[in-house]
Amino acid sequence: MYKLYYSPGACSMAIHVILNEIGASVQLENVSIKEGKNRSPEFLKVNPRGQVPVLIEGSHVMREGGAIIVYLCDKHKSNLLPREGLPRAEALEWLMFCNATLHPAYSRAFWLMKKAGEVQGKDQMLKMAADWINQLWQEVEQRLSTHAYLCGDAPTAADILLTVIANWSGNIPQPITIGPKTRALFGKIVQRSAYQKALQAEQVEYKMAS
Ligand SMILES: N[C@@H](CCC(=O)N[C@@H](CS)C(=O)NCC(=O)O)C(=O)O
Repeated sequence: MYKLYYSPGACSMAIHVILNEIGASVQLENVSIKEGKNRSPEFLKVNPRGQVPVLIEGSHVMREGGAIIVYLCDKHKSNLLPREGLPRAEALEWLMFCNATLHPAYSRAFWLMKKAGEVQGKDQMLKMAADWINQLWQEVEQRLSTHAYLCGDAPTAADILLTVIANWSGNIPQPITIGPKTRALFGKIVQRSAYQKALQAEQVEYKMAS
């Protein structure tokens, strides 16, 4: 039995979907960012950064989403992460693109919205943050012009994280443009029963699929 600390619709949802995909039993603990529960003294003892996801297995605490995904897929021999060689390298590359490039691009915009107050040039900085996000989505659209999923004919964990991140786009006060092939991919991923189950449990509406 795992315990997952999550916030509805946050990057932790990718872990939630993957736990559903592998059929693991999980105890869910909602530390809603919107309600500030991620900053409670109790949760800060679990993760001093106040961030989700956190996965607990026995007495072991895991706090980085990318590492949690790789660990779960390997342990449960999931097809969402190829076992070896170049297919694994490619799947890891796209997973890290989502975790270490696309996610931080959104985080930058959210940080500006939350922390920059009325500082001069804030709107311009937000526009620059959104431009970078849009450039990344263009790269994804181009990739999907030759691939059904990010890594070929079958979905990997990267497609799940990509789909989760896209759903944050409406929270940015600048236009975020995502192409039709990418939105079609979201549609396929969101239809999976593991994703539907997570949306329902977290009470999140998916808005980005075509
Ligand atoms: N590097 C961390 C980043 C996690 C992260 O940024 N989580 C966000 C939700 S998507 C969060 O908890 N934000 C609340 C905060 O930073 O206060 C990971 O990939 O697990």
